[in-house]
Amino acid sequence: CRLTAIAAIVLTAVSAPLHAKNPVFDHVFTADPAAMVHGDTVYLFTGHDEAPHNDKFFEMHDWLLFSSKDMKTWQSHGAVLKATDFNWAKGDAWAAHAIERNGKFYFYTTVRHKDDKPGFAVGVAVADSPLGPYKDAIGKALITNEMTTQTKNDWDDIDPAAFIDDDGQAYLFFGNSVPKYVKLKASMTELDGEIKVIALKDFTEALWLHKKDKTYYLSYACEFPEKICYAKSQSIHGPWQYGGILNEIAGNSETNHQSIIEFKGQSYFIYHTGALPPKDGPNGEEPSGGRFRRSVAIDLLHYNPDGSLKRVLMTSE
Ligand code: FUB
Repeated sequence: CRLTAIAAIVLTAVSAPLHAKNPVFDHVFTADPAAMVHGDTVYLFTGHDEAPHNDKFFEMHDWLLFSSKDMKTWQSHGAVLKATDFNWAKGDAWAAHAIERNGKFYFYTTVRHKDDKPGFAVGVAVADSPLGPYKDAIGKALITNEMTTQTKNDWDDIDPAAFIDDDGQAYLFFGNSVPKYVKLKASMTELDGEIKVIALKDFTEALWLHKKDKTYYLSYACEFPEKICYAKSQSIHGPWQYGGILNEIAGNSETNHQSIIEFKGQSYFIYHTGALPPKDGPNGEEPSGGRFRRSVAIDLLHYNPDGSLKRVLMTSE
């Protein structure tokens, strides 16, 4: 009703700002944020950009972990896993995602397979604590490029994002160029049925599924350079109704990659930018962020009364 709508708008307008600076971490380059809420803590897994200034591609070997109880002060837990901890992989620790089931923590990753032919692959590691130690759960790739190739890219099968629905059914969403999803068995380490293709407008990569009330939201990097777009559905199987652009091109980075979480009653949009400014080094100014030297940023996410998402504008604090 009209009164509820007005109340929602007023509440949105007065909700507290996030008092943390953006980019969040300035001692290390962080990318592809994957946030997991567990108890009273947010565990933020990130990729780790290590490319030299002005390099031409990603250099990523491991995944970092940070945690916070208030989304303002963060504790660093260092690298929790590296790509070569999967003994069938040779590197490229690209986007990952962690989820808890029955007291175990499953960490789905993108890595490059040792054998060049299958290209990228999805691995799964498991731990008894969100902080790890994480170990390869099955000793082989969960998804290989050969199982999925829809285009000529060998990175067709990247960027896994897991989701457990209210009925206990788990899913893995993933893909570049062609968005896909597959059911997972209760073990969380075996696929359950065929990989299905999703119809999404302007899709590039970085799928993330979240559910608010009874609505499913599928957000993703769209176009290139990437913005974040989203679609909504009343069923996890679609059809997906395009909702528009959620976040514009991220600073100085060609890619963007998002997490959406609800924590202590507030929704957060966590993404990356190339916007880390230069800082003073021992020999003068050290080079800044960029497309292969990205940094995680966090802003508040707000819903409109009709369930659509308000566009997120990067704030500096
Ligand atoms: O970080 C490497 C790749 O860049 C990720 O897998 C994509 O989502 C993009 O952010």
